[in-house]
Amino acid sequence: MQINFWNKQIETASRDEINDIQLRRLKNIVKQAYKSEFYKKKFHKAGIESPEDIKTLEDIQKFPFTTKNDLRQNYPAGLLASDFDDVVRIHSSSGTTGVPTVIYLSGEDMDCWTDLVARSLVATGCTKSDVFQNMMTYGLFTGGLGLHYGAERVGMAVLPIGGGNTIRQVRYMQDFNTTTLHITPSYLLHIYGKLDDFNTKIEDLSLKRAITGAEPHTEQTRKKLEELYNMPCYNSYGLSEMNGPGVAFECVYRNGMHIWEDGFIAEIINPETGEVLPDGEKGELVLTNLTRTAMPLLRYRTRDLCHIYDSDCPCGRTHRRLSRIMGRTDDMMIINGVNVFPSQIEEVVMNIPEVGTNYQIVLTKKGAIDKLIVKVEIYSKMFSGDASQLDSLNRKICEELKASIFVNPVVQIHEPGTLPTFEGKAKRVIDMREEI
Ligand code: ADP
Ligand code: K
Repeated sequence: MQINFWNKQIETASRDEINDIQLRRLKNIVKQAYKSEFYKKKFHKAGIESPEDIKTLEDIQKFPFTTKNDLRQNYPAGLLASDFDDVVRIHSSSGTTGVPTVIYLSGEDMDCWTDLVARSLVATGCTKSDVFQNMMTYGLFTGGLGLHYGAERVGMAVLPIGGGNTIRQVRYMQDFNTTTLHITPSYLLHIYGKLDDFNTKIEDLSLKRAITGAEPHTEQTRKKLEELYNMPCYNSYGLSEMNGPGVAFECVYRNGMHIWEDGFIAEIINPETGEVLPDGEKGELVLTNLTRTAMPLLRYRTRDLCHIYDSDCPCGRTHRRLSRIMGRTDDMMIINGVNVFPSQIEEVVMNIPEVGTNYQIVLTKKGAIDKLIVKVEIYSKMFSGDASQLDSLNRKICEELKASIFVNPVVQIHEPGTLPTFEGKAKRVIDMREEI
């Protein structure tokens, strides 16, 4: 397998070298954070008198966590740590779970971010010969612009097309021989169902890979996409609070996402107790941005549930890897007292070959009883149109779901192309229990 590096020295640095970089940068960033009103107060309250209190990497545990609520309460500029004149970019999160939060970047911060994204793209095999169709939303959302600058830095030919307008997307893929897509997994699933309508076959396209991210998706969904499109799909993780994409990225081996540890310190905690967990244990990811000077964020609670692998990767990169995100702490549904993550449902339905490219989860209430409705689209190529086949498929999905989530669902099978589709982040769970 061909393995390319953007910065081989850093990407393959020894653990001691990575620790040295992290400690040096942590000291700097703590010093910088003290310049913001927010952290000065927060550190004081936690009894940390000076940035000099940091002697080892473990000392990071003396610092309190920063939460999304902290960002909201200090909207819009309470966490700004540098002169406003140094700010060259303002981004905000997409606000999936409430009031958006704001992030400030200086020119230097932009440069660091862009470099990490370039490194990430090269890790998936991208080169300057590639054509990069960026199908993520441009604007305040970091997904579009974040990858854009990194791809240009690699020297790829970038098509800043943004999300939506599927017919134009497919046409541009053909006209410009696009090799690399950047897209949400749900939109990539959706497009597949449209190719027939446009008389386009995968073989007519020059696609070599897709970079998929911005929303939780399971290994089953990745497998389905890779089979449908006959190309690898690389998982990309980031969040606006840590700049955006380019925090952790898969290499050509696609066995977890290398966390760029010269840029971030990653910890996994027990979300209930805050206790730091060892590698391999599942919990909430906490990230410290080591280089962002305009708005440092220390020990930020991402609410994303995952674990860290420390095993060696055959690509030679030494930066530890992040598992697939299994859900967010605030994603969890409680259905008649049973905890269920949407990803558990996705895992089951996407693994069933007769199920097509879309699904939806609806929660309602009848009296005191919660009802879980799982709607799936059928995959037309696997289906003969026979009613008894539908019945047995329905039973099969019910049984497999029941076995996995311990809740009895109602399964509804829909025709291809009839469930709501998404051009950006998908919203698949409709909880109507409170409204009833
Ligand atoms: P918002 O919190 O408003 O959605 P962002 O646009 O910054 O804000 O989205 C970041 C979040 O998106 C992450 O915290 C994570 O929950 C999700 N996310 C991003 N990339 C991935 C990925 N590859 N897999 C799963 N979830 C992801
Ligand atoms: K080029």
